[in-house]
Amino acid sequence: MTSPVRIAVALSSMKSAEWVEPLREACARAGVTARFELWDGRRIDARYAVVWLPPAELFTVETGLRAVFNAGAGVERLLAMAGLPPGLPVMRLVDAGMAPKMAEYVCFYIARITRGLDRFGGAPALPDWNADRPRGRPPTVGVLGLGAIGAQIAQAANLFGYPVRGWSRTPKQLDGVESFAGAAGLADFLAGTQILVDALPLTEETRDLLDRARLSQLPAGSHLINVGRAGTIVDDDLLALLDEGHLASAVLDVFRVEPLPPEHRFWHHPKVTVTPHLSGPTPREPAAQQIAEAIARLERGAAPSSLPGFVERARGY
Ligand code: NDP
Ligand code: OXD
Repeated sequence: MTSPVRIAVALSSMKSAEWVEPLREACARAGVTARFELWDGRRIDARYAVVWLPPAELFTVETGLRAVFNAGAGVERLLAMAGLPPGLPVMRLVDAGMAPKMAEYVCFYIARITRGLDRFGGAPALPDWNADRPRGRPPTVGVLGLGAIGAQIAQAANLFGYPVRGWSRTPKQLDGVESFAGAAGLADFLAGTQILVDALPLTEETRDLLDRARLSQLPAGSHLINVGRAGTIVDDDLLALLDEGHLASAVLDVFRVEPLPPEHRFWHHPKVTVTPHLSGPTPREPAAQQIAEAIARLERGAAPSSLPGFVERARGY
């Protein structure tokens, strides 16, 4: 009998223990006999690790790792860990059920913005039965990042009748989505966007991308929804443009410091909606299934770079 593959689980803030059974079952379905252990700092000779913001010692203690699985899509903090061995393959989740939830979140806020749904807050106010209905051309939604998540957001918004454009590093062909690409395409993309949705990863190239100059390229009265990473937007520039009235509102799900400190202006700004990084929770079963299938393929000798979710570390996503 072959001995089980040892897999360390270190999922800070995600209730590690609740992942063990779905991971074990998914591995069994994928034909891998695995032993998952909640990593407590002692060496377990792990071959793989499933992590979310793991302790830094994981990588100095578990020196036999063949790959590390990030239980989320964004890898910027994992890649920034000093102890992460340079040659260790990093895998991330691709959609795994996050994308439809994020599309739902974004479309909810788009509807709130475009249909003025905040006017109908419930008792004690009586609704104005003759309140304006939008009957003109809907505003254009522009999605930054057309990856696993941005593409689904873009297509969902299009399904609800919005003209949609998207911006990515490389050009895309997506039904109902006008594609803009690269640094050269950004100004045109922004100039025609009225509701900007940020679904970008945080990388060297996207850090501070949306500063005062770029946000000012949006038409006056535009709205922003950020579900990607806060570091792609310069907070003070965003606040200034909201205060000056160039931007009409911002819905923010991600922040440079999380939890968002109580004194931060975002909490109290009348044009800002803050949600606590919940637009795309990682659903355990589909995530476990994706990780297990990748482990099964690695165990059969596949190269990590041939698998979906392989992170190109030099690129940052
Ligand atoms: P992907 O890697 O699938 O997609 C990233 C997209 O961004 C790609 O379209 C890519 O372009 C584009 N991109 C990257 N760099 C640039 C650049 N310099 N210029 C233009 N476009 C660029 O990621 P996902 O869609 O899976 O996830 C996106 C992000 O969403 C995550 O990194 C994470 O930060 C965030 N997220 C937030 C969650 C939440 O709860 N708020 C939950 C899950 C994810 P190209 O296609 O050409 O490579
Ligand atoms: C992710 C996230 O990157 O939850 O998966 O932000």
